[in-house]
Amino acid sequence: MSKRPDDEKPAPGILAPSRRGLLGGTAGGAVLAGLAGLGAFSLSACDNTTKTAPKSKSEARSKTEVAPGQLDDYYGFWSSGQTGEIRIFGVPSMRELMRIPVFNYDGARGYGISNPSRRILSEGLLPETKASLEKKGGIFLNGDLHHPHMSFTDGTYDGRYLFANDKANTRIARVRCDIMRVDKIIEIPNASDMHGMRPQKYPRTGYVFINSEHRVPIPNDGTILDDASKYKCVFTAVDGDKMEVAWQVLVDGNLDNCDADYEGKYAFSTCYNSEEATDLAGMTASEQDWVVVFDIAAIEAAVKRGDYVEMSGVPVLDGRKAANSPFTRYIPISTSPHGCNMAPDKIHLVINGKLSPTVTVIDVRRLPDLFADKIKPRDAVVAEPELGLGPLHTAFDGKGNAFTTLFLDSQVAMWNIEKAVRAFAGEQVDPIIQKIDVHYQPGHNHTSMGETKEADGKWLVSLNKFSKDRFLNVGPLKPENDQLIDISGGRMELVHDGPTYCEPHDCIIVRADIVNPRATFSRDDPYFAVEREWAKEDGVDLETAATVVRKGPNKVRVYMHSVAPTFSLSEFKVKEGDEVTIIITNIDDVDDLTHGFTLGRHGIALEIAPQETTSVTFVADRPGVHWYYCQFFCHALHMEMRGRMLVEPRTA
Ligand code: K7E
Ligand code: CUA
Repeated sequence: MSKRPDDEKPAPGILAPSRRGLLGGTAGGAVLAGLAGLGAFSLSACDNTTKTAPKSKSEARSKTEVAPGQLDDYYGFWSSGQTGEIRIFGVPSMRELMRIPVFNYDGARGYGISNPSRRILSEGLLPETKASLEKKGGIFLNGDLHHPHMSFTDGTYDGRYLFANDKANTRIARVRCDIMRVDKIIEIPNASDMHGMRPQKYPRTGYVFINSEHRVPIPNDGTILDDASKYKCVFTAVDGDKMEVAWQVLVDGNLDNCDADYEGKYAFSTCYNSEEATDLAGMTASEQDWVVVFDIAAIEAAVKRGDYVEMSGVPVLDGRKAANSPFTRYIPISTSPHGCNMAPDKIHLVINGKLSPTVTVIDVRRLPDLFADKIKPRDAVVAEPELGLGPLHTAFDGKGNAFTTLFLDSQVAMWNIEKAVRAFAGEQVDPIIQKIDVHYQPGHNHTSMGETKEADGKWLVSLNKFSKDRFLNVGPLKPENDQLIDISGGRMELVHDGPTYCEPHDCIIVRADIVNPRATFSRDDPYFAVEREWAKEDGVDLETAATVVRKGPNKVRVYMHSVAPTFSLSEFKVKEGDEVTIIITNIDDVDDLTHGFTLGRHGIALEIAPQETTSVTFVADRPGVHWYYCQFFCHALHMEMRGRMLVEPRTA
């Protein structure tokens, strides 16, 4: 067998130059090709790259090892892109602890099957979406979950909620952290493809800011395709307490990522396609795009005055450049910026260049003067260090340093904000502290508590889009590689490779003491308020129930409870054609004692957590005996936890 140069396996952690070159020819090359003619690139001359030298096994392990029976210091909340769920990791062990179905269908949990989850998936959709889905006989939309973020109080995480966007179907979801389940999903009107999303940091969340990325005609009624002037883009503030759209602002260009300040005054969005084109050549024709700054108080005042246009029941304000609006300012940035990250120093906002090798640093203390037109937009810029190729996202250590992913270089650059500001002012100082190789093509990165005022500078995760040769080959689709980097020593040290299923874009790392989920449900939880109403109406006690209540000639409700290892009904009868609703309560009160309800040949599976009531509705259209059983291993007699549904044929 002949050996190609690429077959030389480098030592773990070290990449042979030929292989890195190969990468430049694939992912990197495509992006670079799109840049031809822009002249925006000068190669970074920085040479203080640290190759990720192989650590001795025990040294690397001791940093990340969480011994058997020990708990992690941090919760990691990971997005999952087109899988549509949120994943809970332990950091630093990088063990996956749990998944939260959000914009996906999850047979393990009965998410998308149970009535409570179906209510959540359908209630917040726009009427036209609901009608279209009903015609197709379903409620399910796929999702593309990019950005999970926790609610804030006073500039730090408060453990109440997680919010997440669905780029694919223009939705935003809220997860209750006490039960780690989604409780609300809404679809955003007047918009398409929600992308960047961040909660208000101060005084509290409050608003969840979310960008619609793609421009669409408004109204989008099928009469407009080519008239670019009719395509619009909105910035949306969702009231995170009510899960309703509070207001929207029309903007120029396409919005990408966003963030909020630490004073509750401003929100920021990176904005590309200042050309307002609908194709790639047009979108990158100009060398300049913007970060858009939103003045929250000015917007709220206008909404209060009634100074807006109502579209799809939502107040919409005009923040476009030509409107000379008091709501927005557009700060020029080199073309197609991507990540938008507010530093924990509460002063500096970092805009990541993507197609430019620079990041642009804005001093938010200059923004009042910008809105008062006392300074020019570019006067808000206080630094613009050149870091390397393809800067996408930046994280912070709370000690004045920043960590920027370099997609094309497959590196993370660590740099000092203060030094970058001094260099911009003309001083001869190099802001770059260190660069390390990551494997490969990093998108987001995140530090422990890094997007809060409590950034603690312990851990950095680099979420790399490609894993190539880092894991056993599993076929054409490879896992991504989320790498853990120890930053506690004031330098970066790569300590762990973590394969992940497609496609986490982003994560947050939250101190464990902030997150305190319940071990069992409270019996009055709003998650099953509807089921409680049904029981009341039918005079049934959910916790002792074992009865079939006929609600009409073609409608029955079946009530039972479960206690390991039995269902209170080991059999029940319904009639062919009945719409059957099964309502089950798990009365076990023991930590971890979840039961399930799987009804064979009906596509039905439910998770029933301790002290939870849940339900499912279906049409019994197949006469015969159908077994149901518990699918969570709950007891030594778990296999015996089952019963039979008899569907009697209709004779008349
Ligand atoms: Cu992938 Cu945050 Cu959607 Cu950047 S985004 S990588
Ligand atoms: Cu209940 Cu297994």
